[in-house]
Amino acid sequence: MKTRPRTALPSGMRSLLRGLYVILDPAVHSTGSLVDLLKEAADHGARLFQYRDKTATMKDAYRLGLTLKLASADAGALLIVNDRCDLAIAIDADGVHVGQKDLPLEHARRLLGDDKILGISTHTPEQLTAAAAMRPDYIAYGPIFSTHTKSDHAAIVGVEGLRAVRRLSSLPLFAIGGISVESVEAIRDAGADGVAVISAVTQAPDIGGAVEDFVRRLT
Ligand code: TZP
Ligand code: MG
Repeated sequence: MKTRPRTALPSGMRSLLRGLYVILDPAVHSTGSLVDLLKEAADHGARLFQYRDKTATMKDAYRLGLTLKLASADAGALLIVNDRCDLAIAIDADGVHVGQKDLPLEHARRLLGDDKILGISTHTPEQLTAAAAMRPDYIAYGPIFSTHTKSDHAAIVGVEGLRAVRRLSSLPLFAIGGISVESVEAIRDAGADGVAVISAVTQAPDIGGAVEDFVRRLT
């Protein structure tokens, strides 16, 4: 099915919905600051970030989220908040990423307005088709590979699973789950517009180098 993207999203934001999508999760980056990580990744070419924090109090998430949003704006990058529309509104984030168990897309859209990014995680062809009908700005699909980062993840879909869903929507499609620099080319060839990664960047011994590798292979 061809789903036309919405027209209200500023084109400068839309153009960043591809390539490397770095998810910043304090649980997966226990050493050093997430803000320094964002700055280093942005210095080496990352332009799309997500703040994912499953455990912080709202007050702490607000403080960290605001710092990340300011650093990201300084770098000309976008910051999207995982799960929480209230937090995204409070820090004026660029958007929200919801999962299958989060606020339904139409309600998230009502809260955020038309000029913010809304993305959604999907794990089966049926979920992807249903999500696409709700006109998000991008769709994530996975997990492509096995991952230690998300303990409650859905069944692994594999590169062939990704290839099979590409034709279901023309919206920007991000592959997620267990993706490393080595697998990027196969994922791109299967039709993804980008890759969303946590550990491959946040746990890399050389964060800037890892970002450059991803960006080079995705361009
Ligand atoms: N959703 C599906 S897999 C996953 C999420 C949030 C974790 C991705 O982390 P990693 O470390 O890139 O496998
Ligand atoms: Mg969620």
